[in-house]
Amino acid sequence: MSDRSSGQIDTVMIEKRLFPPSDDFASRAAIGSPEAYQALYDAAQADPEAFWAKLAKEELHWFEPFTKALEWEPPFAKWFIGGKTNVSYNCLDAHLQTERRTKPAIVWEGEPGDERTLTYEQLHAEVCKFANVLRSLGIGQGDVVSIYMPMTPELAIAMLACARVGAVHSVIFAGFSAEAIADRNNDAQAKLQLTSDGAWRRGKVLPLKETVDEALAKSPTVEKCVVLRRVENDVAMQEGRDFWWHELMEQASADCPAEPVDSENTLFILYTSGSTGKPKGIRHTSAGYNLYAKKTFEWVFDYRDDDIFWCTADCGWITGHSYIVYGPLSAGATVLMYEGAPNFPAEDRFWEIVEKYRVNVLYTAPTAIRAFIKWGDDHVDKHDLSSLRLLGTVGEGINPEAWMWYHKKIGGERCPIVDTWWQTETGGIMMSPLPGAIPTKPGSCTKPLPGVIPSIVDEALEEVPADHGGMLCIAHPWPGMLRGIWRDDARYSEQYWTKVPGKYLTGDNARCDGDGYYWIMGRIDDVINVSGHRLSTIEVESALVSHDRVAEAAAVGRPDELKGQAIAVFVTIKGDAEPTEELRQELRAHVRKEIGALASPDDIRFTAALPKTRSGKIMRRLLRDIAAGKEAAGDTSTLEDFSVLAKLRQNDE
Ligand code: 7RM
Repeated sequence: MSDRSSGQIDTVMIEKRLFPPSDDFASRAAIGSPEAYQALYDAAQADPEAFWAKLAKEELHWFEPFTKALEWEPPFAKWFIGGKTNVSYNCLDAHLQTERRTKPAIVWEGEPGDERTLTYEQLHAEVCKFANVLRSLGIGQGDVVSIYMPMTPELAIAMLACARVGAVHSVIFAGFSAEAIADRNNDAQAKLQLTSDGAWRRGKVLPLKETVDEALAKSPTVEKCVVLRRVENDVAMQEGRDFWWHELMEQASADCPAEPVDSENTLFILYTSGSTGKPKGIRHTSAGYNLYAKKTFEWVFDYRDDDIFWCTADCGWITGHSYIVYGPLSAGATVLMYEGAPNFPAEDRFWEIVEKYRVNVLYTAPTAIRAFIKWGDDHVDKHDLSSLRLLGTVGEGINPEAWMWYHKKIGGERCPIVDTWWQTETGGIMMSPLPGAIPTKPGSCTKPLPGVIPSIVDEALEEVPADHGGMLCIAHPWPGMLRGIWRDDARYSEQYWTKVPGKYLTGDNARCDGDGYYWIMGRIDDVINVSGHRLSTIEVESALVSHDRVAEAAAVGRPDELKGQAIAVFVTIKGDAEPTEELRQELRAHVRKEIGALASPDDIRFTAALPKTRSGKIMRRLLRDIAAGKEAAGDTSTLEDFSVLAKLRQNDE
């Protein structure tokens, strides 16, 4: 146990299993040995600027070359100074003189089962046309375009068209409320809105245009609105403000050279919910972000030219930006894009898609994996998943037992798993195994990628020794890092660069073990403090999930007179059987056996569902309030399903 005064985090979980890649996988991988990884990592660490400058020259198209790799005036970084490039050029035009011209760029499946494939050449033509549409609506460099659209190829086309003319996109997940759209539009001062007549979700139509109409009534900066026809329902079109996508496209020319833009031209802003309520517009720029998304995609997914790569995220999240659109397309990959829910028409939809398109690489979230486990193996067993060669996860820590299920049931014990740790702010993956090089440990995101220099510090800002938890920081700028919070430099400095001077503060806790493997221990704000021992949420949760009746668990601290905090856990169980008092006792004993008496929960509450964000992260902040018997306070606009909160409160009474 650690020195309590320093604010280090105690660890109670010991995971010893190790899974090296098979010889077959490693021998075909671009980076196929620990030594090859280490050589790349060392080269980057020795001189990060030179490392990234060389890659930037090789990997991106430059209308004008940059003169300097990095200008670092903490906390403000600029990369590839003086250069001019265009992200849409790098994603599209760059492939047109190669064999990839006729290769599928996007293979799309709609929720009702409709299919479309766009080759690089076709995608390029669509993007050029829509870029001309944007221009005809008065959109140019620096203008903000708000995008509230379903997961259709047009969503990617819209993003790339903005990039082409140097405009800034702000994609808002098509599940947010009118209020949330208006907040974001006003903060961004968006000029144009893109939406659709509706979206398919579990066989029903979500009325996106109706929601947008309500939002635009409160978004005075938005002048015009373009509406994609997707579900063919009736929508009200406001004369002079609203235009049909297909009508504008009919008249648009497919000739639209990419606008050379400065390396540091804003490519997009993406809003994340701050814990205080007001959403933050995370700002990413062109060249550095593009390079980072491309290289991390190639490294982590061991990119091969004939792969079908499926990232199941929505383009409304950073994962969709970096690993559906910008990373894969600049690498010339074929991406699969799916519009709908994983359980429509049935719980085997994902496996049906994997089988049908012979998907090779699958990148999804722990929340989805836990749902699949809960839904039962029958849905998986019906399908041939032999095309898969690599699996990935992102979004939350993955409990080791969920990792094992993914490894066995989906990966057939043959596919490496890349547990990728990163954030909206980091632009791309920061820590992950390189699958041909790094043996994996279930629950660890393993090692930093080349050019990423992590540092774990305690409250005294001292680096902690191996196996001690502390605040995870990044010690050197990297090309994919956020450049700021939209129109709020003070908040940017305060949030990320003040508590630990000179280093980027991630907001997560982590520990690094004796083998140099990193273990993310959850958000700093979520630490549970029991009698002076600071415990990580994920370790308590993983101990619960290792019980065969538990599907999901969330651990939080609640005030306790004696211990400071007591541990309260919220548990969902597999199957339909009602939980009993006996099970509660059994779980308590199980956790005690797995990780010790100190981490054993005082309070176990069974629930049918946990409160989650729309991207599937457990909202422990709300559970903390409920465990303390308080009304859940703070921002709930990102909550996916409000009825879950109501039910949890009822259980409480
Ligand atoms: C990509 C994304 C970021 C936060 C991050 C962590 C958590 C993400 C992992 C993870 C453990 C992982 N961007 N997180 N990936 N925790 N292991 N592999 O999710 O901005 O939406 O969230 O998500 O807390 O800080 S995000």
